[in-house]
Amino acid sequence: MTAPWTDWNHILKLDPDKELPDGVTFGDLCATGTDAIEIGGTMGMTEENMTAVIDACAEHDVPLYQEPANPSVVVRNDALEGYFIPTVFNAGSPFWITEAHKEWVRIDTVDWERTTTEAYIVMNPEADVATLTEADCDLGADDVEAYAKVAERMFGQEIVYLEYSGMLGDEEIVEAASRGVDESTLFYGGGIHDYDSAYGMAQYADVIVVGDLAHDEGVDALRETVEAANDA
Ligand code: 1GP
Repeated sequence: MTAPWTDWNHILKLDPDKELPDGVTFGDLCATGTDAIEIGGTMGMTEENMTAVIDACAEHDVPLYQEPANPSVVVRNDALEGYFIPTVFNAGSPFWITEAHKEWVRIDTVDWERTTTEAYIVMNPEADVATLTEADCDLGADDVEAYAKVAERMFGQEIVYLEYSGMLGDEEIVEAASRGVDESTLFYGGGIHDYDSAYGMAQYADVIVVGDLAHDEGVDALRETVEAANDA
């Protein structure tokens, strides 16, 4: 069976620790044409706030995935299609490469059928995820291409996630990441704020991930990014 994300162009990432703009509902966001919703964030995750977002989105017809930042916030919920588990390939701390995962599998019964790992390459040194994981963000295009290749060829990662969270990335770097993957699906996330920025990244990434825009601007801006992802 082909993995669903091989058909996607656009993901909306909702951060349970952030509000929606006034007057915007989860239903409005789900109706923008995004291919999937990923629920997760780096800071302030709790089972309660994750569950509130899952419940609010569950009645709408968009596949829902949880991306737990750490093992203690994995939510069991039948409304979820699956779990995306990050492993940060350029983390300075091994905790975020395999140690958090080791703790998780021994304290919890993992739903393997619905679990997929994402090979993160973290690029914005100012982002919470970079600070937390002590990521080495000082990477050139050749480094990124090589990490993407390692993720796919040596570690069998189905998803490589180039993460610029909070800032728009460099198209040359996204292109380099796309050269590094052959079979894996390349996700790009960070700083997408309008049609053009979405189109620029979607030229090279298989799937673009849009986060803050939904929390800061709302539905119309998000819909533009969906259109760009589908046009690219
Ligand atoms: C964050 O990649 C996502 O994990 C999206 O980034 O919030 O900057 O859109 P933004």
